[in-house]
Amino acid sequence: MNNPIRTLTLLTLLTMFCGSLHAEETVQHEQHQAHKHEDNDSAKRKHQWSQVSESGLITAEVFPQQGKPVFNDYHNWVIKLSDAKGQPVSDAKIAIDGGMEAHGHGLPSKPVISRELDDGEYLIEGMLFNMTGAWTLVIDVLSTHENARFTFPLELSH
Ligand SMILES: [Cu+2]
Repeated sequence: MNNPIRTLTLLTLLTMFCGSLHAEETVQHEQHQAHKHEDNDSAKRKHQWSQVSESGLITAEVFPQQGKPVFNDYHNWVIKLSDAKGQPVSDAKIAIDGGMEAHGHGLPSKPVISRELDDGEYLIEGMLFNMTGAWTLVIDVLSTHENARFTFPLELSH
């Protein structure tokens, strides 16, 4: 026999189920949008330096992971490598050096590349700046594309 209450309960459950499915889709969609939004922002990051290698084969971009440099504390930076077609350059070996030429001192820390965060994006850990001003960041890249040295003049301020 058909029980109307049972049918109603089933309908309610079905509606709730579909509702939650839909909610999940919406969340995923929003996350996707947020990610896209972030990507768009990377083009207009305030503290970001970009340089093309002498041969033009690789472009390197460096920026503080949190969006701006920190002073007198260890923090992370990111280096992003792409080839002439804009494709990520993965599995590169990267070394970092630098300092302040005007003051005749090097970097106060020994930053290292700890891992590749995403294709062609590498995490630089242990960056430290003990003063604002004109810093130079020298980055050596060994990759399948080429071995290149990038010298970034960074004018750092709060
Ligand atoms: Cu200095």
